[in-house]
Amino acid sequence: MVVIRWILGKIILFLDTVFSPTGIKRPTEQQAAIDTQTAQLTLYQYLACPFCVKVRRAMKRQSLNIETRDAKRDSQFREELLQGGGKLKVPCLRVEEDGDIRWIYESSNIISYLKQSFCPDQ
Ligand SMILES: N[C@@H](CCC(=O)N[C@@H](CS)C(=O)NCC(=O)O)C(=O)O
Repeated sequence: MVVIRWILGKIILFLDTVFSPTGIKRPTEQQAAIDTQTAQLTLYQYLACPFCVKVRRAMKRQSLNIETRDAKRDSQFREELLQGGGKLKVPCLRVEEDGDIRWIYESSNIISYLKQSFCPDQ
């Protein structure tokens, strides 16, 4: 089972690399403003998790520069997710807004949040 999961993970990463989406192009100032906003976001994820790949691809399509933290390989990030979000499940987006911190689970909810916040016209 571990071997099958490892092979599937490699296939997912390979396909993700080969069919990497193209990011939208924004005027420099607009992108800089969005970069400032996305600096408040952090994606807790696993590298080869298909749901995380789905979110990372949406980020790439929308040219959103969001820090990613690997909660499988880094025990500190795992602990942050567990303590902050309440459960060890990825992907999870940490959102800091006016001093408040929200933890958004579920890939579809994360993608909807990103779309609504940064690309409402698409
Ligand atoms: N419905 C969820 C599924 C997320 C999910 O199942 N994530 C797995 C990794 S692929 C997970 O976090 N499992 C718990 C664990 O590995 O500890 C979504 O779309 O985000």
